[in-house]
Amino acid sequence: MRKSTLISFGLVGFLATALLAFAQDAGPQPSQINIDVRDYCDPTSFNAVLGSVGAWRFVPNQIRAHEGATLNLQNLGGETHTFTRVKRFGGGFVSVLNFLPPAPECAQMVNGSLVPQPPSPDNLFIPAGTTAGATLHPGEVARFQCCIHPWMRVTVTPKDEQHTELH
Ligand SMILES: [Cu+2]
Repeated sequence: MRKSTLISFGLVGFLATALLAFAQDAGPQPSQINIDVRDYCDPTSFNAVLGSVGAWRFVPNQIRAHEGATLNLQNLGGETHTFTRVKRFGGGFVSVLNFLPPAPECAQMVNGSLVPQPPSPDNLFIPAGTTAGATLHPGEVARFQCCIHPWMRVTVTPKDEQHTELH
Protein backbone atom coordinates (compact mmCIF):
# COMPACT_ATOMS: atom_id res chain seq x y z
CA MET A 1 0.00 0.00 0.00
CA ARG A 2 1.41 3.36 -0.96
CA LYS A 3 2.09 5.96 1.64
CA SER A 4 -0.34 8.46 0.09
CA THR A 5 -3.16 5.86 0.29
CA LEU A 6 -2.45 5.33 3.95
CA ILE A 7 -2.57 9.07 4.50
CA SER A 8 -5.89 9.24 2.64
CA PHE A 9 -7.35 6.50 4.85
CA GLY A 10 -6.00 8.29 7.88
CA LEU A 11 -7.57 11.55 6.76
CA VAL A 12 -10.95 9.91 6.10
CA GLY A 13 -10.80 8.28 9.51
CA PHE A 14 -9.95 11.58 11.14
CA LEU A 15 -12.79 13.37 9.35
CA ALA A 16 -15.27 10.64 10.25
CA THR A 17 -14.25 10.85 13.90
CA ALA A 18 -14.50 14.64 13.83
CA LEU A 19 -17.96 14.49 12.24
CA LEU A 20 -19.10 11.94 14.81
CA ALA A 21 -17.80 14.15 17.63
CA PHE A 22 -19.59 17.11 16.10
CA ALA A 23 -22.83 15.17 15.88
CA GLN A 24 -22.48 14.14 19.53
CA ASP A 25 -21.71 17.71 20.56
CA ALA A 26 -24.98 18.75 19.00
CA GLY A 27 -26.60 16.64 21.70
CA PRO A 28 -28.98 13.76 21.43
CA GLN A 29 -32.31 14.54 19.83
CA PRO A 30 -35.11 14.61 22.38
CA SER A 31 -36.69 11.21 22.28
CA GLN A 32 -40.10 10.67 20.81
CA ILE A 33 -42.50 8.52 22.78
CA ASN A 34 -45.63 7.21 21.13
CA ILE A 35 -48.75 6.75 23.21
CA ASP A 36 -51.81 5.06 21.77
CA VAL A 37 -55.23 6.17 22.95
CA ARG A 38 -57.72 3.33 22.84
CA ASP A 39 -61.41 2.76 23.53
CA TYR A 40 -64.37 0.88 22.18
CA CYS A 41 -65.58 2.51 18.99
CA ASP A 42 -69.15 1.29 19.43
CA PRO A 43 -71.02 4.14 21.15
CA THR A 44 -73.55 1.75 22.65
CA SER A 45 -70.76 0.12 24.59
CA PHE A 46 -70.27 3.42 26.33
CA ASN A 47 -73.09 2.56 28.71
CA ALA A 48 -71.26 -0.62 29.63
CA VAL A 49 -68.16 1.39 30.43
CA LEU A 50 -68.23 0.72 34.14
CA GLY A 51 -67.91 -2.98 33.44
CA SER A 52 -65.07 -2.67 30.95
CA VAL A 53 -62.97 0.29 31.91
CA GLY A 54 -59.86 -1.58 30.78
CA ALA A 55 -60.77 -0.95 27.15
CA TRP A 56 -60.31 2.79 27.60
CA ARG A 57 -56.65 3.33 28.18
CA PHE A 58 -53.39 4.97 27.25
CA VAL A 59 -50.75 2.52 26.01
CA PRO A 60 -48.20 2.53 27.58
CA ASN A 61 -49.20 4.18 30.83
CA GLN A 62 -45.90 3.97 32.74
CA ILE A 63 -43.09 5.74 30.90
CA ARG A 64 -39.53 6.69 31.70
CA ALA A 65 -38.50 9.61 29.50
CA HIS A 66 -35.37 11.60 28.83
CA GLU A 67 -35.47 15.32 29.47
CA GLY A 68 -37.12 17.18 26.63
CA ALA A 69 -38.90 14.11 25.33
CA THR A 70 -42.00 14.61 23.23
CA LEU A 71 -45.12 12.57 23.75
CA ASN A 72 -46.88 11.74 20.49
CA LEU A 73 -50.50 10.84 21.10
CA GLN A 74 -52.55 8.96 18.58
CA ASN A 75 -56.24 8.46 19.22
CA LEU A 76 -57.03 5.06 17.74
CA GLY A 77 -60.42 4.92 19.41
CA GLY A 78 -63.82 6.18 18.42
CA GLU A 79 -64.29 8.94 20.94
CA THR A 80 -62.70 12.20 22.00
CA HIS A 81 -60.27 11.89 24.88
CA THR A 82 -58.36 14.52 26.75
CA PHE A 83 -54.71 14.37 27.73
CA THR A 84 -54.58 16.61 30.73
CA ARG A 85 -51.62 17.37 32.94
CA VAL A 86 -52.66 17.02 36.57
CA LYS A 87 -50.87 17.38 39.89
CA ARG A 88 -52.88 14.51 41.31
CA PHE A 89 -55.13 12.06 39.56
CA GLY A 90 -58.79 12.72 40.16
CA GLY A 91 -62.18 12.63 38.54
CA GLY A 92 -63.11 14.23 35.24
CA PHE A 93 -65.89 16.48 34.03
CA VAL A 94 -68.50 13.78 33.40
CA SER A 95 -70.00 13.25 36.83
CA VAL A 96 -71.49 9.78 36.17
CA LEU A 97 -68.02 8.52 35.22
CA ASN A 98 -66.31 9.91 38.29
CA PHE A 99 -65.17 7.74 41.17
CA LEU A 100 -63.20 10.60 42.69
CA PRO A 101 -63.65 14.35 43.15
CA PRO A 102 -62.63 16.10 39.94
CA ALA A 103 -59.00 16.99 39.33
CA PRO A 104 -59.01 20.82 39.31
CA GLU A 105 -57.18 20.75 35.97
CA CYS A 106 -60.19 18.88 34.49
CA ALA A 107 -63.17 20.62 36.01
CA GLN A 108 -64.35 22.96 38.67
CA MET A 109 -67.47 22.62 40.75
CA VAL A 110 -69.69 25.65 40.19
CA ASN A 111 -73.02 25.64 42.03
CA GLY A 112 -72.86 21.87 42.32
CA SER A 113 -72.16 21.30 38.64
CA LEU A 114 -68.94 20.20 36.96
CA VAL A 115 -67.64 22.86 34.57
CA PRO A 116 -64.92 21.58 32.23
CA GLN A 117 -61.66 23.47 32.00
CA PRO A 118 -61.02 24.97 28.55
CA PRO A 119 -58.54 23.29 26.19
CA SER A 120 -54.92 24.40 26.51
CA PRO A 121 -51.45 22.97 25.80
CA ASP A 122 -51.75 21.18 29.16
CA ASN A 123 -55.35 20.14 28.51
CA LEU A 124 -55.42 18.59 25.05
CA PHE A 125 -58.68 17.44 23.53
CA ILE A 126 -57.96 14.67 21.04
CA PRO A 127 -60.87 13.78 18.74
CA ALA A 128 -61.14 10.24 17.37
CA GLY A 129 -58.61 9.50 14.65
CA THR A 130 -56.40 12.51 15.37
CA THR A 131 -52.98 13.05 16.89
CA ALA A 132 -51.58 15.50 19.38
CA GLY A 133 -48.26 16.25 21.02
CA ALA A 134 -47.21 17.08 24.55
CA THR A 135 -43.81 18.09 25.91
CA LEU A 136 -42.38 17.35 29.32
CA HIS A 137 -40.93 19.82 31.79
CA PRO A 138 -37.39 19.04 32.97
CA GLY A 139 -37.05 16.77 35.96
CA GLU A 140 -40.71 16.37 36.78
CA VAL A 141 -42.82 13.32 37.37
CA ALA A 142 -45.66 14.12 35.00
CA ARG A 143 -49.16 12.79 35.41
CA PHE A 144 -51.72 12.94 32.64
CA GLN A 145 -55.29 11.73 32.65
CA CYS A 146 -58.35 11.83 30.46
CA CYS A 147 -60.94 14.22 31.87
CA ILE A 148 -63.77 12.26 30.27
CA HIS A 149 -62.65 8.77 31.33
CA PRO A 150 -60.56 9.61 34.39
CA TRP A 151 -59.24 6.08 34.89
CA MET A 152 -57.16 6.65 31.74
CA ARG A 153 -53.86 7.69 33.24
CA VAL A 154 -50.22 8.06 32.26
CA THR A 155 -47.27 8.59 34.59
CA VAL A 156 -44.00 9.80 33.09
CA THR A 157 -40.91 9.50 35.26
CA PRO A 158 -37.67 11.26 34.29
CA LYS A 159 -34.81 9.07 33.17
CA ASP A 160 -32.19 10.62 35.40
CA GLU A 161 -28.71 9.61 34.31
CA GLN A 162 -27.20 10.67 37.63
CA HIS A 163 -29.62 8.76 39.82
CA THR A 164 -30.57 5.89 37.58
CA GLU A 165 -30.01 3.16 40.12
CA LEU A 166 -30.54 3.35 43.84
CA HIS A 167 -28.35 0.83 45.59
CU1 LIG B 1 -61.05 9.37 27.46
